[in-house]
Amino acid sequence: MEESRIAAPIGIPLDRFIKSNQDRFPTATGEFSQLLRDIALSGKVVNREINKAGLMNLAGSIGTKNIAGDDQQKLDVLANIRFSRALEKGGEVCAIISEEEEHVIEVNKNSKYVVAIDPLDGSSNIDVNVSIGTIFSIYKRRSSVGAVITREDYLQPGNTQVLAGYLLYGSSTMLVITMGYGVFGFTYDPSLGEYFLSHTRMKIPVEGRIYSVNEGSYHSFPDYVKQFIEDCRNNNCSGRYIGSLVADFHRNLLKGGIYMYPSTAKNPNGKLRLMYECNALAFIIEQAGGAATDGEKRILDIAPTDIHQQVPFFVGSTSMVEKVADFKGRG
Ligand code: P6P
Repeated sequence: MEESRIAAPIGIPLDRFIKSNQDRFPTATGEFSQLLRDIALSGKVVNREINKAGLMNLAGSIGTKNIAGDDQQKLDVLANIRFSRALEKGGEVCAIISEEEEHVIEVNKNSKYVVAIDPLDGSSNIDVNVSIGTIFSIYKRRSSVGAVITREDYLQPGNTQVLAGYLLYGSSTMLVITMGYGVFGFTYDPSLGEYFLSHTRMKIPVEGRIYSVNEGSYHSFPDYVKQFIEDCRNNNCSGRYIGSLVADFHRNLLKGGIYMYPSTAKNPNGKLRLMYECNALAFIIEQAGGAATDGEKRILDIAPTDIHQQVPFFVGSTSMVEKVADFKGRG
């Protein structure tokens, strides 16, 4: 469906947008709409817990590590519980992939959708009051409803997503989503407990002047990344790195720029996860007119081999992402 057919006047509530979107699909059963509502509601709950973390002894780590080897923060575990329970009880999901779960959660073989989610990314920033986020993708299972859930159902390339989104818990909390015909941003009003459309058909500037990368690992970056960074420095670019992926991504989406997590000595395949971080942001950025690669290949075309697979990640303004590939191609 082309973008123009989605009625998206600024200020409409999320629920009105969801209903309006559903009405355009005569065969829609409402399951997809309900799934998005379930995720949005969980985001409200997590938002409230983040805002009160300092007062409810919810900040800090719990002393365990997730599959990624990251120290699990109390809110990581809490956010994972909130989203997983909502998805399990919602009845629309057959399987869940989560950064906080070592294995796939098989929920209900009679349901249609698969969700891949990073319940709370950048959570180590909670204690210092830096913006953090939730990242999620929705896929339609490939096997028939009612059949046994298979790897082909939950290990799908990003180009089969039916929805991608993130929640940004920042100076204001936002829900940003795409369903394949434009990117729409909703700002949460806690006094009303509702999200309202604040950004319609978001587009990233083709040219950018911001590069986001942890230059502390510069020494172990591949040469083509070093050359690109040198080019940025010589062309009046600004380095901006929050250390919270959703915050860096969202700023670059609005202002133009590139976020990079290349291969490093510590993370030879990059640090970010294909299934529940890179695919969702790649779908969103392409819908906003940008690009996302692993340095050369389109992220959305990568065939996943593992639910926690890591990939080098370059995402943002098309001209910058393409320039990285040019440097890589020069060998
Ligand atoms: P580094 C947070 O752990 C995260 O996944 C992203 O949110 C962030 O961009 C990146 O890792 C920061 O990693 O190695 O630069 O500290």
